[in-house]
Amino acid sequence: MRNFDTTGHALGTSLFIDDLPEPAGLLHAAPVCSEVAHGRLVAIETSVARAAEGVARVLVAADIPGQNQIGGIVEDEPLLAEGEVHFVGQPVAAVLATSRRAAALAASRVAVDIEPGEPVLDPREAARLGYLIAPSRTICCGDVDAVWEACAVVVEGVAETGGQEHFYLETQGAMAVPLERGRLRIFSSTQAPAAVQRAVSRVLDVPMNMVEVEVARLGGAFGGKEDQATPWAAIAALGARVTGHPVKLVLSRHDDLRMTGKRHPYSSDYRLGLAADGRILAYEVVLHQNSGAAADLSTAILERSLLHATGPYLVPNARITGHCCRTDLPPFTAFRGFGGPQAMFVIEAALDHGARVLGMDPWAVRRRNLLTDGDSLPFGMRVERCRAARCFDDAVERYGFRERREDVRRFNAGHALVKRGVSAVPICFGISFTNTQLNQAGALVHVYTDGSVSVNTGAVEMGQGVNTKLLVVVARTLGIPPDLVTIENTNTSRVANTSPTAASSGADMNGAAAKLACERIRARLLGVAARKLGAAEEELSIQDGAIVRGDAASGLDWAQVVRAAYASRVNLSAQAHFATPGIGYDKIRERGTPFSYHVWGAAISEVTLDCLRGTYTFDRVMVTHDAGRSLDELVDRGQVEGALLQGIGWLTMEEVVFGGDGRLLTDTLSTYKVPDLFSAPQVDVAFLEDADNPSAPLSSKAIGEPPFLYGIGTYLALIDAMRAYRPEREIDHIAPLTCERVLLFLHGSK
Ligand code: LUZ
Ligand code: MOS
Repeated sequence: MRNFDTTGHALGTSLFIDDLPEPAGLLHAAPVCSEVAHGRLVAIETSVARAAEGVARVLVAADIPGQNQIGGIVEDEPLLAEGEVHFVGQPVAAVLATSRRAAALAASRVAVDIEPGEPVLDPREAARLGYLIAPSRTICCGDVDAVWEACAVVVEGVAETGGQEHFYLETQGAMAVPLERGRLRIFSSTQAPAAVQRAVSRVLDVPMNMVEVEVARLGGAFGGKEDQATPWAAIAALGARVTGHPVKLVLSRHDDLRMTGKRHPYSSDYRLGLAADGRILAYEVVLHQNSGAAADLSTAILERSLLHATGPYLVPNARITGHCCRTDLPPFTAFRGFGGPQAMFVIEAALDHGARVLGMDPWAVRRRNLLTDGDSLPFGMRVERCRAARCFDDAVERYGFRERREDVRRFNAGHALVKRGVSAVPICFGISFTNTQLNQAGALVHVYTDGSVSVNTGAVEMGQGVNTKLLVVVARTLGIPPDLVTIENTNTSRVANTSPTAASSGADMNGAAAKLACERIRARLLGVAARKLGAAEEELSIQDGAIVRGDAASGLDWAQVVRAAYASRVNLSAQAHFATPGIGYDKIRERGTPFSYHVWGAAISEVTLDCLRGTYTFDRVMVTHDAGRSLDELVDRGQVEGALLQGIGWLTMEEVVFGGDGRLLTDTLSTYKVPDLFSAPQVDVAFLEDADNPSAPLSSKAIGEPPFLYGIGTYLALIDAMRAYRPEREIDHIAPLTCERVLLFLHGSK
């Protein structure tokens, strides 16, 4: 996959936080954390650590000049623990020393005295005890209670999905450098530079204009650096503030695994009513989100779950309830899909269950219930440009789903101990931050007198290719070759008040802002060219770096018109702001149009199961995906493949396990298995044709999160294979389907 950074990554010249040149006097910070999941903080004994070699200072809550508070949505998260601790790994103190090793050694000598209490780890128990992060929410449509009677079948059950470790290759980290007049420059591996700036300003009690945050790129994030990059930057900033030295804090992999939050585990109750022909008549679901010890983004994540609870299906009668359950675990956080996958897993589990009881093929039940134009989602949003059926039918035809199903049946009839499974599953994902105010972006574009162009936006490059897409948008809008354009590091002093690069919206919104800025510059340049050529502006355009009049060359090129503009004192820079139009949501009524549009797709998945060992291979996943008019097909394909594999990991081999004491047991790669090249299926991706999209730049579509949902298809293919071995046994939809769980199903006696 080629993107803006490919060459630098291959040569090793791309800089991540830990590669930045170290300024003179740099101190290294190492965190000290709670080893207890729930308790009262009695004392922090720092004298031994302070006396250790190389140690400059030990930071505790009392050193914070401003507020000891980094909660973005709910103010319930101290930077350094005070009074109580609520998870194993919660930061309690930080050691500053002249080397990383000295800091880490001294950190292990800080004695934290905690009077332990009884931790609550289970979300349902937390809900029973009333430990909720925020009031629970319910979205209703139709009248569920009135239709159960009329259903041919009603099925009920529990569906669960586990946590998931982000496993970004670059661990969390930041470096804070004191500048003149008490200003601070912070280099942070964050998706949300403005959130880091805001939190640091609050913790240090300095105005935001004293804090500059710069981001070159991240070595992966996946949502794990939307909120949870902030504490490390704030600790580094605090250290820089109290010592006057630059301070760097980069988490070791082990600390990162233990101290940071993961995807939210969900435990849900569903009830689904189907008509005899497979139509969904009613769906009721209660989602128990395990939120962890602090709100973090949990309420927003639950909101996205509620808004995706019916997936790409028309559900005329629904009652969708969600609880954010507070437990004594590291605060669970954003992770690709942001609660959408957790909720969509439940309706797929319910449909699988319902189809089985009804005796219908599950793929036929899915096809029957797909949304179409004009349908309403349970919260009243009308679906437009719906491509659910187009994607589904394209995938079924293109990849010969019916024949594959027959092949699998024949194979299974002839094999006792090896079974194959196949599934066809549609997906949809709403694009826009559900928190409407976040749907804005800014750009600042400069054209220099030699014709080269530099672009600043709020977008953060994290390997997803947003800079490549910005390059395409800018080059096409200005009508110049891409090699004249460069994308600058993201910096809060150049583009302010930016939203996190998240919600799959980075290229959409920052691209739209960059496009607006480029259009302004282009209009000014065409004005200059028109005067120079004695032509009307409307006749002129810029193509491939030349001014074109009608269809003919004008003799004037890009660099000449730029120089002429400068000579006549025309502004060669433009700032622009973009706000997504037409969206809004009323949380009281639970009605509105939270999304600008939806992304659609469908996947056919095939799996082979070894029924003696419980091991499985994902053979092939075949996707038809609605990418709009892709800005870069290689980047989009990379996102589909990566998201799919991450989705497969989530539902099969990645199992986050906490002990009864709230300690993470899967805290190394020997106990936590992420998919590797050998777990990857063959992946075919076809992008839907004639798929325009007026809501994103140059008719493109958001790509980051939606394909994560294809993992549900592979899960269902595995279920299909398991059922072929033991058809009479009912399946509980509890993910991840590790080999152990598969074996217990195949051979267990329950
Ligand atoms: N972050 C956020 C997100 O703050 N709000 C969202 O709606 C969202 N959706 C997906 C991923 N990150
Ligand atoms: Mo995200 S889950 O930070 O888009």
